[in-house]
Parts: sequence; structure tokens; C-alpha cells
Amino acid sequence: MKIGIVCYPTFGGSGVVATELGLELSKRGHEIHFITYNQPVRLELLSNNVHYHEVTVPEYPLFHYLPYELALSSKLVDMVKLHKIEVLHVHYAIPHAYAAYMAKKMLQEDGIYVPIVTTLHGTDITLVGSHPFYKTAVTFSINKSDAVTSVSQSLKEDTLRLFDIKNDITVVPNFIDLDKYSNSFKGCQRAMMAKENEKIITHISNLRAVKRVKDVISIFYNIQKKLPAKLMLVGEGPERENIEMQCQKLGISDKVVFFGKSNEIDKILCFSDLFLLPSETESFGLAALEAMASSTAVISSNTGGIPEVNIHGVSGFLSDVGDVEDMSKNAIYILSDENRLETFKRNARKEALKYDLHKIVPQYEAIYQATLSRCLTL
Ligand code: GMT
Repeated sequence: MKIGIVCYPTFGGSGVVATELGLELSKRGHEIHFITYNQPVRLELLSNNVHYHEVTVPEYPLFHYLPYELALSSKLVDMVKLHKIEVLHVHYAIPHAYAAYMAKKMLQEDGIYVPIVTTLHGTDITLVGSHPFYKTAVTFSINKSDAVTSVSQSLKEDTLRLFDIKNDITVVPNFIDLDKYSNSFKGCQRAMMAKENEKIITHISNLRAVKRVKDVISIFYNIQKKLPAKLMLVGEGPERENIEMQCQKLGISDKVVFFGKSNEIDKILCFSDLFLLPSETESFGLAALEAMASSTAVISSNTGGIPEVNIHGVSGFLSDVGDVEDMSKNAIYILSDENRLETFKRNARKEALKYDLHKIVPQYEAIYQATLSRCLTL
């Protein structure tokens, strides 16, 4: 199939999922066209069947806001015509589902029918999409998609609760390339990061308020009072300065390593013992899954789709949002016994196997096929 993928090209989870999906689909023989405003961060190599088409929005003095969705919908029309793209898969409802619908309508004028598959990722529903200023357009775009998927059961329920949805929503969970996150990873350089007796705690996110990174620091502060430990913080975002100040105030700056944005998550996770994800909301928690695939136990909040991924008492523990004391207690419980830690780490990897990309990607292929067959009978 020739598949157009629209996504955010940034380090955010939805862009990562879209990129990994496109790359795997290309390995399975499909021709993939990424259409977005920058080359997606995890898309390092373009090849015969992986293409990238940049959307540019020219500045004009009259434009107070640049009309990205207008440029995107035009680009989609042009690329569908030029490359004979058969299906458009848009990740993140805003504004991608809306722009894709406009493109579909324009193409119909020329007798071209391209089905739209929309994948809902989380904040497009729970944080931004349900804002009264966007809600009408988001509801419309979801209802007009030919197929809608959500990355967890919890996100599906949130969508049905927050919007007036007439369409079916199929849950297709996020997935992981287990080979990439194998715990037998050869280049693992633990010794560079911590002493033999120190436990390595990791947090990876875009350091936005919704991730509650301050809780990460508080939990780590409690952990390092009980046992030798280092904290690896990966990602960039608006909370960075606040948390650096928090670390200084608590006198733990020498135990916290800031990595900034990284494309080498696998190399950082390979030496991690425990992953912290105390988020306010999280539709799935891809970062937790990446950690689990690297045999890292997870201490998280119990919000949104996280309980579908991190299993309480098996791969880690879940607590109410903001319950730093409980999260600290659970973290210390796991870390303070070597055998217990190994069991949690092993279990984490075992739970991650459920999300093997070889199991999940065919679900998307089946959805593309079904929407295409439906189109042909229209
Ligand atoms: O905040 C993020 O983690 C980025 C955001 C995005 O849309 O790029 O992530 C959302 O999509 C990920 C991939 O499906 C999910 O794993 C994250 O849980 C979700 N984030 C939130 O719901 C806050």
C-alpha cells in the first residue's frame, strides 16, 4: 500500500509512534510518505520506500497566525495526486484530522477517494482538544474520519465521555521494537553513569507541567536518603529551570544528570533500574513501555492508560496522582532488595512483550485494508 503519515515531527510520543509505525510498515513492503513541517526526529534514513515531504507556511504581514492546516491540506492533496497515496493516517487530531478531511474533500472534486485513519494520542483529547475553542472542530474531524483508533481503552472512554462521537473507535495500543530495547544491548555503559553500588533512576519526558517532574525530584530525594542512587533526566521542556532550582535547594544537584533531548533512549534505559512516571494525565505512557522493554521497573501514577501498561505489583507500582510518599515507599521497597529488583525488572520486560510491534502493526494494516475495501464498495 502507499500510505501517507501525518504527525508532529518532534520528540513527543505521538510523533515517535507515527515514525516507528511508518518505518516498520516500510519494512513490510509498504511505501510510506511522511508529511509534516520537519523531518521527524526518529526518521534518520530515507530510502526507496520512505519519503518525507515538508509542509512550509510562508509568512505574510496580514497573518497574525500562520495557517498551517491550510498549507498541510494543500500539500496532502498534491502528494496524494503525485505519489498515488491510497490511505492517509493522521496522528493527533489537532489539526491533522481536520486538514486531512479538507484534503479528502478537495480530492473528491477530482474523483479521487482517499480514506482517512485518525489515531488519537492523548493530549489532543484530554488537554487541548476538549477546550471549548477546539471541541466543535475536533468532534467533526473525528466523526468524519473513515477509521478512528485510540492508543488505550482509557483514551477511548475519555473520548466518548468528552465528545459527541458517532464513529467507532478501535483501540490499537502503542507498540515497541523489542530488539532495539533488548536488555542484552552491547554498548551499555553503566559504569560511566554511576558507581557499582548506586541504583539508577530514570525519567524521560518533555518536562511539561502535566508530567509532574517536581514529583520525580521529590521521589528521588526520598530514595537517595535511603540508598545510594543517581537520577537521569532525559528531555527538554518548560519545567527544566524549576526542577534545576528544586535540585539545588534540596542539595542533590550532583546526583542528577540532565541529558536534554536524546535520540538514544535505548542506550540510557539499558542501565536503568527504575523509571518514574508520576504524570497528571497519560493516555498510554509510551516512555514507561520503553523502560519496561529495557527491563526497568516502573513507579507511576494510576492515571489514564498507565494501568493498562504498568501492572501494579508485577512490573512496578501505581499510586494516586501526587502521592509522592506512596511512590517513594514503593520505589525504596523495589530497590532495597536485589532479588526483588531483578524480579520486577524481569516482569517488566515480560509485560512489554504484549506490545511487540510484530503483534500491533498488523492491526493497523488490517484497518487500512478495511477502510480501502469499504471505499471501493461506495
Ligand atoms: O506528552 C506527551 O507525552 C506527548 C504526547 C503526544 O501526543 O505527543 O504523548 C501522548 O501520546 C503518547 C503516544 O501515544 C502517549 O504514550 C502519551 O501517554 C500521551 N501523553 C499524554 O496523554 C499526556
